[in-house]
Amino acid sequence: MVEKRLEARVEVIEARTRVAGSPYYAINPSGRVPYLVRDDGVGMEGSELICEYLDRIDGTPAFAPPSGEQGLELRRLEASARSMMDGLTVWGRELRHRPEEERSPTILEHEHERERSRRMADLWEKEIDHPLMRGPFNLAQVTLACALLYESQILRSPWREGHPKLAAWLDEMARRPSVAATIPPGGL
Ligand SMILES: N[C@@H](CCC(=O)N[C@@H](CS)C(=O)NCC(=O)O)C(=O)O
Repeated sequence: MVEKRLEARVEVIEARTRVAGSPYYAINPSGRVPYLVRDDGVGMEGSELICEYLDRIDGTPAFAPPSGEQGLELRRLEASARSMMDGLTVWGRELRHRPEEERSPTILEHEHERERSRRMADLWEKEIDHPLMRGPFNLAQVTLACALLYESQILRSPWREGHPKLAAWLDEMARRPSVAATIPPGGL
């Protein structure tokens, strides 16, 4: 939204998820966010689709993946960043929403996710030099920045240790006005 300067056209409403009887379920039965209700009343779910819709709304898409090999490369990187983010939100859910005694005693989910996130940080420490991660702003970069910020701010994970290139990349990314404007309170 900020990248495309659509703040005045899109109303942001906080939804209550994972709560029995939330009024949000009448809007989006899946109960997941993000969800965008278009001007014609039709709703759409999922960050990838919503980003593409908002990107096209002014007729000059800035984030459309290039065609051919480069497009596949970009989607490969984005899928990897999204996979990291999906694991982190499972970890965050375990930590933030479940009372201690309800946490899975055998498969300590957050240990599993912590290990996954370590492997993913190792992978990204190498992959971050990919030209598409250093070139013009794209959705692979957005998704990775969201994942790393979530890991720092919500999970308070020490992922920066041993990943200096990734840490420097995120610091650079956080200087971009749209990223800076949407960092939740609490800093980097
Ligand atoms: N891949 C989806 C992920 C959506 C997703 O998992 N959203 C979570 C955010 S934590 C959610 O709404 N969870 C609520 C629930 O599980 O009921 C996307 O990028 O939009």
